[in-house]
Amino acid sequence: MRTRRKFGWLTAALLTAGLVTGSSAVGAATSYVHAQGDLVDFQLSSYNATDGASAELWGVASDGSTAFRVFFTGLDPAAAGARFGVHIHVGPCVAGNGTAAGPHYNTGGPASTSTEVWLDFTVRAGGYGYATTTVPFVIAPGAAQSMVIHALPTAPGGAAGARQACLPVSFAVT
Ligand SMILES: [Cu+2]
Repeated sequence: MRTRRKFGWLTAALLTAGLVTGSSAVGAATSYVHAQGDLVDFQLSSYNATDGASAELWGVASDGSTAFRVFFTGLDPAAAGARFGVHIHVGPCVAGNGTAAGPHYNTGGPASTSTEVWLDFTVRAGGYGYATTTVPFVIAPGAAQSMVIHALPTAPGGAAGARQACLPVSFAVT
């Protein structure tokens, strides 16, 4: 009984935290996002290190900022050491059509790690990779639909080379 009551407290605290986020200045913005699956290939006729890979992404919003974590598996181990640019984009993942993912999600300022979600990662021996970032904003439901993996690291200004692959991400009210 005692343990149950403690658990009840924890649940109540978590729910309260969620409500606080939901009723803050960011309004109806999502408080939590999770996406997992095989990457959608943008370059169907050519091979790259993301072919056959998968990813799992988490984003947790709190007090107007969002902490993102992403983990990649199934990357080509032969590409170990390569670094790829990754961003949240506004459009959907469409196989063979990187353009459909549209531009980066951007809060309105010059492209940077504080106006966009950048999750560049390095391919590790064994074919995995990971990245984290915390941004000073919360993405509203429906305002972004994808995480795009590029062929090059993100340069100042946001360019990162060809679009290689994509993970569908549903920013929805939770
Ligand atoms: Cu991008």
